[in-house]
Amino acid sequence: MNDERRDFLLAAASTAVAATSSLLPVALQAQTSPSTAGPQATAPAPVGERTVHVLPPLAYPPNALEPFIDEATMLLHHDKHHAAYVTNLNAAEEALAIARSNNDYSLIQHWTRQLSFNYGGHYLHTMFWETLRPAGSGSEQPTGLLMELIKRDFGNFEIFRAQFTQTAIRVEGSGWAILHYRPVDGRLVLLQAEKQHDLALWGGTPLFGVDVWEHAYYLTYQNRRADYLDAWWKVLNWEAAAKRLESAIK
Ligand code: MN3
Repeated sequence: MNDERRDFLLAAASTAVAATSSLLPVALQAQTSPSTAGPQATAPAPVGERTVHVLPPLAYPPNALEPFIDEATMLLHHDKHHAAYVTNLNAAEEALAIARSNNDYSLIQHWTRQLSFNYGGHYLHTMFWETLRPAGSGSEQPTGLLMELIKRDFGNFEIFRAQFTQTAIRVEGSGWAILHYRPVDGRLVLLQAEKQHDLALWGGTPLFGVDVWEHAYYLTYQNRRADYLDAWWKVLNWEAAAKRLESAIK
């Protein structure tokens, strides 16, 4: 990135930016039904068509993150857990369409909760796979604008990493630690998410996060969540996180 471009991005990040981009990962771009080539999910589907969400394939083999994240965990996590969120998201949206056509909203609370929970799972897991890479195949620390914003908003990388790790360790039950870009003031914000949809940051864009549900680590690490987090840092894809930041700022 040249200096002019960096100055521009820094200025954009440190002043209020009315960014409305939802920064949907490419893999989250869904197909509409019937099966014409789907528009991006950010574009509204034609009236009467329902989005059919699809499980994105992993961009690397399921054993590519070993020994830090084992193949069996990856297969269960992606092929079973994430797939179930996609299935249940589609089911919730179909049920809501049926409710509309029947003018029967007796189960509206159930189905909207299902929509929120399963969309949260689909979105976060898609981001999770996208922001991992085999150990040693990329930079060990953030670079460029992402590193500059981390230093500005947290002090330095070590402080940021300590806060992120503690945020993840102290999630009660099932949830995530997630770094967000907050467009109203261009700051980076670290939050816990409970389950995969509670405590979201309205309008913020998740840049990367770590899944601390037990299904993400229990086969290898049992109750040692801190050991899992040490391993996860080694396979975090900083280049992918930086790309998400640039898209969020645009
Ligand atoms: Mn999970």
